[in-house]
Amino acid sequence: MGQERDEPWDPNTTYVIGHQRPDMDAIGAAIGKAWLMQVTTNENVVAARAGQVGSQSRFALEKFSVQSPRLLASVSPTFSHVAHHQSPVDPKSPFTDALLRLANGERVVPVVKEDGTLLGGLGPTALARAYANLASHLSDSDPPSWDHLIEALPTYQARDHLLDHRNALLRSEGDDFLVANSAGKYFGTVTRRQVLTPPRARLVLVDHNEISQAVAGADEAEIISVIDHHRLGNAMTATPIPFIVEPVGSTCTLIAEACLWNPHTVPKSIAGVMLSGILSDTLIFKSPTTTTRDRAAAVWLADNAEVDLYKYGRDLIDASPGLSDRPASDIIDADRKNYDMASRTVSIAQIEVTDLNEIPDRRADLLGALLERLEREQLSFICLMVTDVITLKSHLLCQADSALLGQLPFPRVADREYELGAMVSRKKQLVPALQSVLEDL
Ligand SMILES: [Mn+2]
Repeated sequence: MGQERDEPWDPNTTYVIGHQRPDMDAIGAAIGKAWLMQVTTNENVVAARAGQVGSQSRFALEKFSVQSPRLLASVSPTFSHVAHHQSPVDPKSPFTDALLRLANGERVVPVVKEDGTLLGGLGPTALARAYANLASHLSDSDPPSWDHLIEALPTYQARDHLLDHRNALLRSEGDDFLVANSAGKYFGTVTRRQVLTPPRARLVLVDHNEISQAVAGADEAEIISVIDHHRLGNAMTATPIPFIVEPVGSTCTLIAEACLWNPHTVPKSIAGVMLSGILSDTLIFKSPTTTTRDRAAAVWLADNAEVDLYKYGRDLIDASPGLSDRPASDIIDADRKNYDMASRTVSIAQIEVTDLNEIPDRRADLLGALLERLEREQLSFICLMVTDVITLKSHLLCQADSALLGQLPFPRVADREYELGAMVSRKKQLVPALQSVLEDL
């Protein structure tokens, strides 16, 4: 599965990335679309993910020997993205070295010890002071020390987000800043202008189009295109982009259809993970979101991946961990999405089980974890949709104020637990139902 890397994103790479808390469809779509772009464009394209790989995805990636997409914790520009490595001067070197560089037009010269420790910088004031200093030392035989001329210029951490320091930086007097790494060693210099015009991460969003569900910092990124099958959210772009949102059962269906018209043969492994996305999102075609296009794409992909569609589908669904043996926080956060509904923030988690009778044992525990998130994230409503993939029925555990709970149009079966009947789709069935409750409130 590889080590979790924490390198900054690269401005020259296009990242294909699914929503936060990625599910199988988000992972499969990122891998499939990145492959398609790699073979059809000259761009440097990489599949990425905005969170941990779930157990279904891990199962599919191992089954088809595909590397997990690269983890991107944030795509917000940092100082490392704008700093440039200007060669520093050693405090023990002759002062004339630094003076010459200032005289040649460098705005600031970083002063760095041999071991990389950043001491500060020399700017135009140092040049002026040096003249005064020089005059008073004309009769000395020792070369004058110039430590006292080093200025403590504002210094930022390479990994710090520009946005977090922008206001402070705009208020500061100088135009030049120093950048250090987390160990306090010299990294580079940066000007005010560079901070104001950082490079933007290039993103292709798959399996989501709402910025509230996207990787942190997506609002500062350049969205190159969107391929999705959810309701339209609040995505705004400066220029027109390819924006494909179609009501099919899985984003992987849309990408598989694009592959079908492409002359390059889809590798077996890529076909396998895209097939997994379709089977997972449609619950092997049992979800009401399923269309004939999903079935056709899945049959084609299963053929390419050389697996039996239904047998593999059952193995994949079985890889879902269910309610037992996991902390409540893991169950709730594994597949949770936030929605803006009638100016309120609503959070909906979903878990697939093979028996709804698992709920009573965990009810108190899960409701506690839901309440904690409701308060911490200042949500109006949070719920966990527990879906039985055998009987295709769901229950809903929720936390909200009692006025809102009283408006829910579902039969109550226990404290804060409601029966949703033959509802299995969050986006097609539950989201519209909750939306109308909140709008009528
Ligand atoms: Mn999906």
